[in-house]
Amino acid sequence: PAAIRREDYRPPDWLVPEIALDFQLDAQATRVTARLTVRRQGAHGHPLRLDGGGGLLPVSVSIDGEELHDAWRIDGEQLVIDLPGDDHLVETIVQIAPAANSTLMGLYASNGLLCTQCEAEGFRRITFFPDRPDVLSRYTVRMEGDAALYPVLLSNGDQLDAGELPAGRHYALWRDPFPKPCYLFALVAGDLSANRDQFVTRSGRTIDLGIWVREADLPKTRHAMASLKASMAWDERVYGREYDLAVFNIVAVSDFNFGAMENKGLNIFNSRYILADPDTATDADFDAIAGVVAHEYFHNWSGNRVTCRDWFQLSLKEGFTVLRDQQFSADQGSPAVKRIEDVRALRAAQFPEDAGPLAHPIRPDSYIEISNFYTATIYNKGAEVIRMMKLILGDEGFRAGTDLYFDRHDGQAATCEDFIVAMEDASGADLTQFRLWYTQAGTPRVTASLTTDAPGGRARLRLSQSVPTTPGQPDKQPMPIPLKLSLLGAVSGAAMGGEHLVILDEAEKEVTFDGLTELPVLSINHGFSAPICLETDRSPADLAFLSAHDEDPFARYEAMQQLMLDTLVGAAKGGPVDHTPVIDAVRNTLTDPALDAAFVAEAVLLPSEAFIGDQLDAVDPEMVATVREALRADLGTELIDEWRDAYARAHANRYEYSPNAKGMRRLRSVALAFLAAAGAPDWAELAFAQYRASDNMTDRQGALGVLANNDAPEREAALADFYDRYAGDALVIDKWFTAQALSTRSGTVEAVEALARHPDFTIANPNRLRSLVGAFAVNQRAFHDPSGRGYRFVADMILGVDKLNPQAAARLVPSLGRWRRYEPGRASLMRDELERVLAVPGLSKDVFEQVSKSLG
Ligand code: DPP
Ligand code: ZN
Repeated sequence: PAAIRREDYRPPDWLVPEIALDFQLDAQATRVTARLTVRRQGAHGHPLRLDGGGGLLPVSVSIDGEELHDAWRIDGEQLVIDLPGDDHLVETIVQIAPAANSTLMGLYASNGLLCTQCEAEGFRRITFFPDRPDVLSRYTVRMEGDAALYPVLLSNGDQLDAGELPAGRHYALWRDPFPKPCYLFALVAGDLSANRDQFVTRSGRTIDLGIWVREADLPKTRHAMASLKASMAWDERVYGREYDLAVFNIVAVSDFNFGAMENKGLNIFNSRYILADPDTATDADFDAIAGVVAHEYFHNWSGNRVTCRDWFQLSLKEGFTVLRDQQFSADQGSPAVKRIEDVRALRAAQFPEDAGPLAHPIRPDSYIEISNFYTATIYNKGAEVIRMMKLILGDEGFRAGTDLYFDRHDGQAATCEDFIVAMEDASGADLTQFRLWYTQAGTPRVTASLTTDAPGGRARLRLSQSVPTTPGQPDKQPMPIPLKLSLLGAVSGAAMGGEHLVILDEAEKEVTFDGLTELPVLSINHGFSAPICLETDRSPADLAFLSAHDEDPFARYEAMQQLMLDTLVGAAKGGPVDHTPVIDAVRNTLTDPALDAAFVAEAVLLPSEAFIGDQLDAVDPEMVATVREALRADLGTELIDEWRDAYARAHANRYEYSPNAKGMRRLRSVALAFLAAAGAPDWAELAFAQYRASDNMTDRQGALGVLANNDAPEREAALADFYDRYAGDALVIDKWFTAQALSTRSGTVEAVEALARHPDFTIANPNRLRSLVGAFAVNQRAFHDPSGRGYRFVADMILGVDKLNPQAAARLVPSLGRWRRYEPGRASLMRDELERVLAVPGLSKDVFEQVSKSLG
């Protein structure tokens, strides 16, 4: 398959200002009639090329009302029509089979529903169309189907008409007044009930809101509805963005490749990001629902009103919208804890991507299959890049920039460059060098070293940066790296001279600070002001001091993480082991009455095995696990009274979804895990008691996770009870699979192989696949079992899933693709599995691209 390159972009030859679609809905055979008003753009003699996909063939093709029999041809998957004039009406009829569509792209069936997913290139599986985001059309959609099977018929925009038809059929007609690219088209047909509500916009318009689910799930939609209304108000207040249609609908479906989709006026969601109640969803699930509901809603402006010119610009909408949802969630709860969670996610998903064979800039230069570019780099690093712009421009400059961007590009398909220019024009800033963040892949490495002339005098901060080589990018330029920092007095802990913003924009830079009244300790990258890897020469004592005194909560968390990481990496490299500084720092944090529980729970967690491995040259996962377990056991044992105190303090709270109650629950399960690590004689009893007595899924899942990681009779009892209690609730049974797939106990590979044969397991449902195989592939111990059995299992899954759902299959590749990071034995076993996959004929483009790049 050929690569598509950003520099080859050409504007479309033909535009389609209007499209009328007619669906004769049927799960086995849906007939789609599309009437396209096409207009030649510019002076050229090129034919009209309409994309098709999934083997789409026309039943008939008509031009200006006349059926054509020979004036069209099929070229690859495109329908090519020579047109004499500049304006024509092109009508095609196709027949498609939603029930047979296992790719979950285009029109497909899910639990008796018919629904669509068109981003990025699914619309071409529904009808022939110029499937590219810079062709914007007004849509009129008529749906007709069996009134009993499909009582609800939804599409984008407003419903203009609906009615009964003979033979038990009915129809609905929808019209979306806003021109949109076809990836934002959506249709849903099925037996659904709505949680209905209203929102009054700041200009006084009343919007009808509906969250559509199966009737039995209605009670689980309250949190999503509250989140939607909060998002609508927030976007008015913070970005000045008001909703534009009279209706906003959300539909939850259980078979969905992504988290959710921002189709204009008709968002379609993976049910895991809508359905929640305290008995079945954790605090993390509730938080994720609020974040994703907000994300998709915010796309109405950042994505829909202003869309992307081409898919290389994907981060224009995704990076910006992730930043917006992160800001929203921070405002809803604790900003410090939210920032810690976001950075942890970045380090878990994006840093490894940036350091591996699939590294790409947030604006890529080429792709084979665009579905492979819905990555942590485009989304999360994209958000970090815009967050840095906000820091450099200041809040007012940034808001002026977003206002200008929305005004200037409303109704257009824009580029990342347009966004940057709007920021420059509104603020007067020069972002020339900053554009490197869009073109260079790789996580910059920054070193910082502070030296002091004499107490009470001057300090020099020496900074340097280097951007690692990434595939296709051997030479890198220095980037502008904004570092918020302060110098804390080594005695008082006060920030001398307040907080500074230093922009490191050369390979090396030295900054001096005068008038210091005490010896300084460096506190740097406050709030994770830049997405970098930082190396400092700060001593364990300095880090422990910062972890107790830094005024910036994120820096305080970071100091503890750095102290832990230095200790663990040193041990993994065979150096001397001294756990005392970490134990003392954790004790201080646990017993500091000024800290809230949520922060404490985050701060005392050890860096993940994966993140420790990322600091090593050739990872031996057993070695990493061993040194990490040793520290966990020491922390558990040395601080056993503190953990018992924390556990007891967090014990007595009735369920409530509030930042404080969430923090207590989190700390409780973290403390429980340390009690288990200490081998406290009653750990399993405590865990099982917590499991049984909980009135909420957070506590229950927390206890189940601790039990699943260890061997105790209570383990089997809890897993069996959990399964029986929630049988039939797919989202909760996913948790049952995941708890076992993530287990750190030995025998997990065999257990996971057996679970793959469980009657409830299916590779056809992306949530279920992820719950077992996706979770297993990040389990550093079981996946990397030295036998290579874990690798073989995942490779077999990739091949099996690829026949049904290439996108879901391709997502499993990166775990094997990181083979170069591991010690030689494992590296060659992993590489062998990738080679075995690549040798199979008929691979999808999705899997082919990920595997061949991983081997390249
Ligand atoms: N555009 C979707 C989202 O990220 C993904 N398909 O919201
Ligand atoms: Zn998005």
